Amino acid sequence: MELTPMAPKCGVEISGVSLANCSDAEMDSIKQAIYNHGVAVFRDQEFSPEEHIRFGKRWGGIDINNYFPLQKDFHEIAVVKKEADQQTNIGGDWHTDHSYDQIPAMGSVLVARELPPSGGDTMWAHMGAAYDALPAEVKAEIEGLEAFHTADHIYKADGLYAQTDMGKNLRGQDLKTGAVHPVVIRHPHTGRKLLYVNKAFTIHFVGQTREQSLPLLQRLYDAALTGDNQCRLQWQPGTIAIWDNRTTWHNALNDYQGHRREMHRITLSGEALAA
Ligand SMILES: O=C(O)CCC(=O)C(=O)O
Ligand SMILES: [Fe+2]
Repeated sequence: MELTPMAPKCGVEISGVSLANCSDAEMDSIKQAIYNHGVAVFRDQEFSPEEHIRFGKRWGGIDINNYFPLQKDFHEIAVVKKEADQQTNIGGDWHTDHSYDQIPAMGSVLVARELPPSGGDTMWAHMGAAYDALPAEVKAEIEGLEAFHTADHIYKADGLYAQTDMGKNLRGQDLKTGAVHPVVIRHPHTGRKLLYVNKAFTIHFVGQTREQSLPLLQRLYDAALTGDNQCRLQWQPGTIAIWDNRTTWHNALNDYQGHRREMHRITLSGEALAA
């Protein structure tokens, strides 16, 4: 197995391994690489739906997504797709998945099934590098703070997606979500400090109103995307990306209007988060 960084502080491309048939030792190295670099990219993979599911179970468990359409014969697989005549995509702004859950999913295994002729790249940003780069006074200000996260404003019957042409594809409009997490978490496996707020799902700091929280939240969001903590993936047939939701944010670029894109996603179970 060979590891090549995608960018100085985020992402790694791993070659010389078949994900469907990797050994236990390779699986352990892949996990460590993803926990550290935030996302790993694998090229030219043969990965049937059965192999996708087997890999997710082998990693440590699958969370069934509550909102995205599910693959007809394989309910463990969520379909992240945009039709040629749709305008809105899924995940088309910076976010981290599942921060609104009490025990947020560890990450995802995303497989490219149908790609537009060009565009449709995905970007990640490393939240360990983002935390490290914060000014000392901001680090002091957020030390010990907690924040409330929910997805209801996005997925509910009159939420953000319902107001777009993606609304009809989604499930789970009646669900109620909400969770409190530390603003700075320690990665459950590496121990690294990570900035854990995101503008899609974080609503306010505990003990403060939304209005009181917004100025500092906005400063953190801006700081999280400056510097050299991002990487960008240009998908090809056979490309698989596995990312860590704690270590990274991601953003699915919506620059392929008029073309179809379909990705298959397995969501990997996570663990409780702590400061
Ligand atoms: O389509 C992509 O590249 C990623 C979409 C997304 O945000 C997700 O699957 O969580
Ligand atoms: Fe996402």
